[in-house]
Amino acid sequence: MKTRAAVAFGAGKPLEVVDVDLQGPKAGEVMIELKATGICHTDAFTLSGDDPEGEFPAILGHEGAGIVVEVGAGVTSVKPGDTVIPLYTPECRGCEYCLNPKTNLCQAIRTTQGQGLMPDGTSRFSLDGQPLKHYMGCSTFANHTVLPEIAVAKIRDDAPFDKVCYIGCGVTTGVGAVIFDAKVEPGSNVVVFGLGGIGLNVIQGARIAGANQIIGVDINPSKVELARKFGMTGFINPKEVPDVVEAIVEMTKGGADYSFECIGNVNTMRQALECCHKGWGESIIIGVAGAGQEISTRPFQLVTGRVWRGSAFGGARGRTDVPKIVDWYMDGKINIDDLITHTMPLDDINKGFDLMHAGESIRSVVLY
Ligand code: NAD
Ligand code: DAO
Ligand code: ZN
Repeated sequence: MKTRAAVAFGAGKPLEVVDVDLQGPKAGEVMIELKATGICHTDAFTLSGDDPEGEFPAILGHEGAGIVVEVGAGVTSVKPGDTVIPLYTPECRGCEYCLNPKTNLCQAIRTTQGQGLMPDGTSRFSLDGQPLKHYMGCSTFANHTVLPEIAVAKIRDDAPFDKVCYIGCGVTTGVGAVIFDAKVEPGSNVVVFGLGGIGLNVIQGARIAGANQIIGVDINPSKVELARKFGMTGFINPKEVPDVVEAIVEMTKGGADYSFECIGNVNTMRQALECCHKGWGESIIIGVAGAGQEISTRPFQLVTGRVWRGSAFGGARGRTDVPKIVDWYMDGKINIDDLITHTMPLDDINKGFDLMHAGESIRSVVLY
């Protein structure tokens, strides 16, 4: 069939919206009609050419919501008409990783997903007879896409596509990092570096977890108002203090119980570790640093009890946890509406990237 898609033909080039060919689902695969997709920094990172796994031409996008239109042989967990969210971190429930409660990084289709291909090593998308690469196993910048069944989370049918698409990445990454990975306890002091689309979700995760202080750190003071609405109790602008780490240690009377780096900057990653409380403070890296960059600290920081760790997709097991997070939204426990600052049709998708680069949006959502 034909479907409309925004194609990334090369690094640094704007996306081009064209009709592409899409093959139906093979055994174990599902075709989805996308209704909405968010535009995330990771799409921009790949489009920039900095992503070592970035392949072109490709159909980017990994933060979508839609409806199942067709299933391949053997698919049992979803059926045509189901409302679903694509998962860039699948959940096969059978691999060594899925069977280990310490991780959410299912490896069942990792190799082919990283190559921009379906598990059988081929692409379902093509243009003029030439294959187009899939992206993060999702390719949500297309009106229709095909995914492996293990990368499809069935959610409730009354969830609004234009909001819950954000649960496909940003919301789950931020809220999940607090709840599933850090397991922040009530009364904890939490510090959040970067008050963008991820950091604001960390803040609301910390609020839900019952944190005591929730301190935000950002060089852009325009983020403060929304961050306070989401639960931030204190703010530090690094440009206004002589030493960010000292300022945090003073404000928390000893250091953070948990800090979250939501920027992707190796210098703030170091600050996030070193502002942690001696003996028990844990720093969770969420931000993705540029290719080839390295983090550093004095090892004595770790010897004296601080813990450095990371979080991918909020530690969530997609098919199990994403439907629960949709319920939290529908029950009013988490706020997504205030984070969706712009919407646009697919034809205007490049405007969404421009708004992101200008720092004017939290999340732009393409509506199909
Ligand atoms: P964003 O650009 O919306 O937010 C970043 C914020 O950091 C901005 O408010 C900016 O003003 C602030 N900032 C920039 N430099 C700063 C500095 N030196 N000190 C203090 N504040 C600074 O980005 P986002 O969408 O929230 O994404 C954040 C990071 O999370 C990105 O690196 C993204 O790739 C990554 N990410 C990780 C995962 C994961 O699973 N680990 C998932 C999605 C996104
Ligand atoms: O299993 O090796 C692996 C890869 C897991 C991918 C996790 C991606 C998390 C960070 C990328 C940003 C997502 C938008
Ligand atoms: Zn698995």
